[in-house]
Amino acid sequence: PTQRAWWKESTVYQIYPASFKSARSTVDKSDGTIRGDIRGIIQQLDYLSQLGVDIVWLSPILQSPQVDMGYDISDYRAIDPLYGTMEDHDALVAGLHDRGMKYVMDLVVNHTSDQHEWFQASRSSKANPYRDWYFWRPPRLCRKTGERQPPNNWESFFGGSAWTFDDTTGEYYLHSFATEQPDLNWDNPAVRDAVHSLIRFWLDKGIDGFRMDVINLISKEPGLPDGKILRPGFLQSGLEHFACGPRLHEYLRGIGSILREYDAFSVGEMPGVYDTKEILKAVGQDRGELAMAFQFDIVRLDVATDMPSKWYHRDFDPKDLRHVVAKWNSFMLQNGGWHAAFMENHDQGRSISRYCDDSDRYRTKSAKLLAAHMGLQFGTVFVYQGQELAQINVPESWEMEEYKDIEVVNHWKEVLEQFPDDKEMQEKFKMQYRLIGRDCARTPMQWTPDEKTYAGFLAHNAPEGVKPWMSVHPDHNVWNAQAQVADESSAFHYWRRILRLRKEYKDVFVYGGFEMLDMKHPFIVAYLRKDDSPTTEQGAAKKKCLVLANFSGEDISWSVPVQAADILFDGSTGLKSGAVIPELRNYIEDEDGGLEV
Ligand code: ISL
Repeated sequence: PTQRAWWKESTVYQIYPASFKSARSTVDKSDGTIRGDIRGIIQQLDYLSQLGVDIVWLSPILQSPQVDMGYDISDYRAIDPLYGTMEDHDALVAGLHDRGMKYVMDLVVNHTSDQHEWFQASRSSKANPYRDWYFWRPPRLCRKTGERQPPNNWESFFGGSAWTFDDTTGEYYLHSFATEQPDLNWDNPAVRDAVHSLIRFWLDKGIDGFRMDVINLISKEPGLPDGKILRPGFLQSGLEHFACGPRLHEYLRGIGSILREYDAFSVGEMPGVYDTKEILKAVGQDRGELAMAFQFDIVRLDVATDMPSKWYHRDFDPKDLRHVVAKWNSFMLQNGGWHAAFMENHDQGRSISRYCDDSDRYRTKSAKLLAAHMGLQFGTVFVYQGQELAQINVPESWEMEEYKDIEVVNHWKEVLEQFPDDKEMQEKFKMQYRLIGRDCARTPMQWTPDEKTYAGFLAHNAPEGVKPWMSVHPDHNVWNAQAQVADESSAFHYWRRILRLRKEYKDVFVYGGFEMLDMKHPFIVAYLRKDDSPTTEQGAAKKKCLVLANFSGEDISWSVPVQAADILFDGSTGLKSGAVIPELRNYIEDEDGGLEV
């Protein structure tokens, strides 16, 4: 049986601080713009409380040169002044705790910034005690030309070789991401000690856990062998040697034992692994490693997996969604693992634009459909800022200057080099950025219809003429939190009710069973959640919930394969009306006593 835990009964809300809300109006000297900050988040704690989330996870706010939006940390114990101060941070944690919510920090320890003092020391000489904290290797020399080449063929997630040559000592260093994000060498016990110590530092300060960035990349295969060249999809060459490497679980147990001391939350991000058994090794309830992990099947539903990069969109097919949801929900439930249910984060296009219809007519319906579909699954539900407001991808009118993300910027450079005169090809890739570029999720939160403050993102007293770091979506005049909080029929309130249902019926939604229905239907994705706990009263009816999503865009007829009395939302069961979501009661009894939707 599933063991009970507070984090299983919680919903997580992810904040991307740069794009949430600004209160301090700190101007980023590098480009004269304003980012969201910690004080801005503090101003919106009641909003989060009203939505009904339990845990708030912040993307990185630690000191960073911001090459990759803070996923390049140069001091793990200092708050980046762009986001505020340690006092602001402590006030945020206290404010959350006062409202019964928890705080989760982004732990980025596969790599540091190249500005981190560890790397500065490491690069300074081959004899420096920090040398072995990173991966340094001499060049390979081309047999024919004698030219210098990287030590192996591993590729960076952001394009090009995963190695950069450093003149200081004439060697290459490894970086799975940007050149400015050198990978830490976890095989060195001093690195592990340093990470353990910073984990304790934050837990001792009272935070409640961590989201661990690319945590399955921390163990590299010794000898760093060449990967199979040109792997399809957006799987980097070499990935088989650095995703889920030989000592991963030993390292995760090291972290897990500290987290258990504090009863802390953990979710690991695990790109490049599509095997449920592989992820179960990290999240099985008897493993002592992580509580749950983000799998990547769910973010590839509309991405061709047999192309050389991620920039090849394919049409979304609800059958693939059904397959992925069934795969992860059922496997984790049956095998004592836990699941992180998500569809959006700061690295993904918005789900309504990708999987549904973001036209005005269908936008709210789409948001509600996805909320019910995702929000009632097995596992811990993650809501990404703006998802509850039905925010959508960047507008078609965006020109390349609007994009800020290093992944898009790097790729666009490659496109211009490869196809300098081919406008058609260039347009094709621009279309991809609009669909699945990471910037799609990074436009500022839309709080109000106000133009002057860029949808309420800037403070009223922000300096004249200064803009947010990223353009605000022009649709904020209609689509904003102020309007949705005031309207009971909005996406916001629908999400709120879904999250409340999870809480009210824990035996169904948190600890209950999961069964995918109708495996063949082209448009309906339907599943059943049910209370599986041992019956105490004889003959007492067990609650069930049928969750039905029609992705067709039209009314269709579908026979419900369960009895009316079994359905949680049937008014006749006498459930409190507060629990009933009107939209979920859209069924009628047919002549045979079955239900038709
Ligand atoms: O977004 C991706 C590709 O388009 C992913 O491959 C992403 O790079 C991968 O999931 C790792 O993401 C995490 O680590 C990165 C950082 O840029 C992302 O924002 C973070 O979520 C490096 O730290």
